[in-house]
Parts: sequence; structure tokens; C-alpha cells
Amino acid sequence: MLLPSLVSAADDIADAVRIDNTLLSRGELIAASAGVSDDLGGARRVAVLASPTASTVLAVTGCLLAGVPIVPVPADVGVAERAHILRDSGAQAWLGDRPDDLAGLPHIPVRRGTGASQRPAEPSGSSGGPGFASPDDTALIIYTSGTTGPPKGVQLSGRALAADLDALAEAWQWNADDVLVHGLPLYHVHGLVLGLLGSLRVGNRFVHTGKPTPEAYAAAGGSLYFGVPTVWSRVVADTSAAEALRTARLLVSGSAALPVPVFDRLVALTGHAPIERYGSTESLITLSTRVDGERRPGWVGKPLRGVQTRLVDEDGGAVPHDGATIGRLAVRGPTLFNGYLNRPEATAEAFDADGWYRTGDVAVIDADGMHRIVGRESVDLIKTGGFRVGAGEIETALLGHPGVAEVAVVGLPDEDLGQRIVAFVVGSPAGEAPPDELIDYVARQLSVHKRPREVRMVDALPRNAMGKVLKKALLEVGSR
Ligand code: MLC
Ligand code: AMP
Repeated sequence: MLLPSLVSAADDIADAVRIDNTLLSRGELIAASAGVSDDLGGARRVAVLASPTASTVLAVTGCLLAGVPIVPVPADVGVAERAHILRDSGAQAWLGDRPDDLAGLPHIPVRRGTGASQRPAEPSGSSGGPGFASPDDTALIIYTSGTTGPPKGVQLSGRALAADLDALAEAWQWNADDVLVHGLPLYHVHGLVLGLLGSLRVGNRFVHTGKPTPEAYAAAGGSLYFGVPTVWSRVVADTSAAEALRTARLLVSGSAALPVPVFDRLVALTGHAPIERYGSTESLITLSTRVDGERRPGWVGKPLRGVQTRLVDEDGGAVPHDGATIGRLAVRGPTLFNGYLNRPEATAEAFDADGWYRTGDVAVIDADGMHRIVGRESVDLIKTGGFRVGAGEIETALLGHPGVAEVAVVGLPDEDLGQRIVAFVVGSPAGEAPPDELIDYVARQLSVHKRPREVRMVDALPRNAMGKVLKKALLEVGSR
């Protein structure tokens, strides 16, 4: 059971969730499952346009309680990416907020206004729907990028989600008295799983700020704050907002590397050394520093309960835990995904022969078991503002524009975003397109957050003798 406190709480809480100027009570969240079951008309998998709204929250909790897998669709999704996600996932309806373009699927709004009085608080899937047959069934399918090709659907079971949230609650002493605040998207693990589902499982109040601005974080009066490094670097640039977070209990950073200067500024301005934690859509969160342990700038802590890690070299041999030798990080444990939807080969490739998930990250481990993430194995997986974006998907999208003959996409270092997406484009002989048009094109086709921040028109791309683009040369050129 993924949401125990939601259904077992004896007392209702009027402001269990605060989002988009709306309060949702626990009773209303429970009642949503009854509405969802009734309204879905037998749909076995639904898409939710995951804008930060009450409808999204009710759609998600309703489906989880009713036992219907959800496919969260990015709120800023473009046409090609939306078509891919709907086709690949086999979603049979849109539930919750209505997208501008239904893409041929029926739309089912969630009903509001029912409360605890109409639904008794009771255990397990009896609270409105049949629930999932097994905790190993897929409850969420989150689309995420690889180095090439369109995004893949990561299937996450209720068991994995629950194991991860319980291990995080233990590491962070996360409890029902917390007020958790964030302003992150509800279509990725950080905002949706940790922020929303975590709060419902722990039983604490949850506040979504809309945009994760320093002012909104300062005004929210929370005890537990989540942010990606871009959010924290913007917070420390706003001294008074940062100082308002002194009253918090815990600040948590994840989804990308927190720069050490930002860590240090957070300590100076808020009085809190942030917790850093590491994970991925496929593995959920696997490493974290602890409330009662060392919080070392630049390091992401130790394995959560039940998780094991190992570092291997290129031949699969063990790498010493000396705090200096770099290896490829693999993880194992109860939080891993059920494989990529419809992609048996990609799933097989993601695991080694012993069932360890290859994270694609390179790391070091010290003699105490502390982990430091050094970077990614591939230059083609970019982390920008905490979003994971594949260079290949942007290249494919841009090649679909008539003004583009050749293109190579890289992530260049960026103080605000960690990496910023830059496209090097050779214009088509028939006539090249202005950079802004190409940026808008990607925003419209894929999603706004995947748009290149910069397009550089070049005469030719650097290539090796085999014709392969030399991305490292582009990184050097771009950084000059
Ligand atoms: C600009 N805009 C455009 C545009 N150019 N819109 C359309 N077309 C164009 N060409 C508009 C946008 O619509 C938006 O408008 C505004 O510009 C700002 O957009 P932005 O520049 O993209 O936002 P920015 O402020 O840079 O975003 C920073 C951020 C964001 C930190 C808020 O990057 C973010 O939410 N990151 C979180 C990512 C995350 O949650 N990752 C977790 C992955 S899970 P308007 O009007 O809407 O403002 C994971 C596991 C783990 O990694 O370990 O956690
Ligand atoms: P996603 O699937 O979007 O969750 O992205 C997962 C990737 O984000 C990981 O493989 C890492 O490359 C990166 N990541 C997540 N958390 C951290 C962190 N704390 N430090 C460095 N990289 C991180």
C-alpha cells in the first residue's frame, strides 16, 4: 500500500495539500479514488497533464488508490513528444486538467467537492477502487530521456515507491509534523514521487509554490524544502529570501550536482547545511546524506536502507573505495524500476549480468562509504535545471526543420542551470532558419524545458575520420 497515512488517518486534515490557491483535505483526496474509479469507465492506463494544480493531485491520488497506472505528461509538452508518450504508453484517456490538444483521446475531468464524511477512512484498496493486484504492479510510468531516441517509459511499482519513501523518511527524520514545500514539476520523480507522494505517505502537509522562486520559498513557512541546484543557487542570490529559511528544519537538494559555493552560501545565509541526495527515474533515490550524519559539500552521502552500490571499471572489475579512484556506479535494491515499457532490449542493457542497474554516472566512494558523483559517462545526456535531456532527441527534432542540414547538441557549463543546451547547426543550402525560430521549434515539438538556450550557426561540424561528430571539440569551442 503506497499511501497508508492517506487512507488510515483517523482524523481529517483540511489543508493536507495546498496547490494553485486551492486547499485539499485528506478526505477529499481519498474520495477522489471513488470518483476516479467510477469515471474511468474501465480505462486501464491514463495520461495526466501534470500541471501543478489540484486536479493533477486528485487524478494522481485517485488513480493510485483505485489501482490504475498513471502516465504523467509534462505540463509544457510539445506536439511530437506528446504523440510519442501517448502512443508508446497506450494511455486510454486524459484524466484531470484538459490539454489544449486531446490528440484523439477522451478527456475525463476529476470531480471535486466530496469530503471525508462521504468516504470512511479505511485501509488498502477498499477506499474507492480495487487497488493494484500486487505491490509489484506498475503504478507510475514516467517518461525520461536516453542519449538517443525518444524518451522511454520507466515503469515504477508501488513497492519500489514505498520502499524509497520510507528509506528517505528514515534518513531525513521526515515526519507528520513537517510542512513540505517545493515548486517543482509534478511529472518527474523529484516533485511528484518525493514531494507529493512522499507527503501523502508520511502524512505531512504539502505546499506547492507554483514556480520555485526564492520569494515563494521564503513566504511558504515550511519545515522541509526540496529544490534542484538551480533553485538553491537562485535562493542564495536573494539574501532576504534565503534568511527567511532559517526557521526551516531541513533543506534538501537533488536531481543534479549542487555546486560547493552554493552549499556554502546556504550554510551562511540559512544556518542549514543542505541534505544532498542522488538518484534517477529508474532507480529512485538511492544515496543521501542523513540528518544525523555528515553533510559534506560535493558529496551525496551513503546508500539508503536496502540499497547497495558498487563501482566498476571498464572491464567490470572492482574499483577501490579510496575517495579518489573513479568508477562506473551501479546500484541494486528494492527501489529499482520494473523495466522500460515496450523496450526489452533497453531494459536488458540497463542491467548487468548480476542484476545491478548501470546508472551511467561515474563516481568515487571513500573508505567511509560516502559517494561523490563525478559526472556522466556520456556527453549525450544533459542535465539542465535538473531536467534530463538527451542530445539525440533534440538533434532528431532539429533535423526535422527544413532550415537545418546538420546539427550537434551539447550541454555547456552554466552557472544557473548546471548545463545549458546548445545546438551547433549547419544551415540547409536552401536557406537557414534564424536561431530563435529553431529554439521555438524544439519548444513546440518536444517541450519548452528541452529547448536549446542557444543555437550557433556554423559552416561545418568537427568530425573524425569515420564522420562521427567530435562533441568534445564542440564542448571546448563552446566553453571558450
Ligand atoms: C521561454 N519560454 C518559452 C520560450 N522561451 N516558452 C515557449 N517557447 C520558448 N521559446 C518561457 C517558458 O514558457 C516559461 O514561461 C519561462 O520562459 C521560463 O521558462 P524557463 O526559462 O525554462 O524556466 P527556468 O526559470 O529557467 O526554470 C528553472 C527551473 C526549472 C529550476 C524552475 O528548470 C525546473 O523546474 N527544474 C526542475 C527539474 C526537475 O524537477 N527535475 C527532476 C527530475 S527527477 P512561464 O510563463 O511559464 O514562466 C530526478 C531524480 C532526482 O532528477 O534525483 O531527483
Ligand atoms: P533523472 O532520471 O531525471 O532523475 O536523472 C538522473 C540523473 O540525474 C542521474 O543519473 C545523475 O546524473 C543526476 N543526478 C541526480 N541527483 C544528483 C546529485 N545529487 N548529484 C549529481 N547528479 C545527480
